[in-house]
Amino acid sequence: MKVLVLFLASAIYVGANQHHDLATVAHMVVADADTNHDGAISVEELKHELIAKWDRDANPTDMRVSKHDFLTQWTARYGDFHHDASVFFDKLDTNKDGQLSESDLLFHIFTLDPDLNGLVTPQEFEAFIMKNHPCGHHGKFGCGTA
Ligand SMILES: [Ca+2]
Ligand SMILES: [Ca+2]
Ligand SMILES: [Ca+2]
Repeated sequence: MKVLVLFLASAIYVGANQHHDLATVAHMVVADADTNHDGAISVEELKHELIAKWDRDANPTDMRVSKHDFLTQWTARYGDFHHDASVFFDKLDTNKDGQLSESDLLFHIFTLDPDLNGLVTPQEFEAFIMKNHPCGHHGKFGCGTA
């Protein structure tokens, strides 16, 4: 319930703002992925959200999200800008194969879940975006166009 209220509050807040701040985006991502509603994303939930749910190409069971699929869905859902999201994706795609897969996420696990308790909180995800997104140090999306 708390998460739902937080999500609705975020949705209203975002609706009123052109450029989404990273704390809001982090809460939205966690709310979207948190299927058991404990307020954090487990590694399984993250994999399901980013890979099983976002993978819309011709082979939906290959557990990889193409850059095109990622950019389309990330910008539509969270209001990011295409160019910035593209730079963000390239940081996430550690093996540079143009696909986001489990091995890419595992590479980032120390930034995603620095206390290694198996759960990514909104605060941890915000820190992750700040570190990897080109607008991270601005604290909100749209830094290049603002
Ligand atoms: Ca959860
Ligand atoms: Ca990859
Ligand atoms: Ca954690």
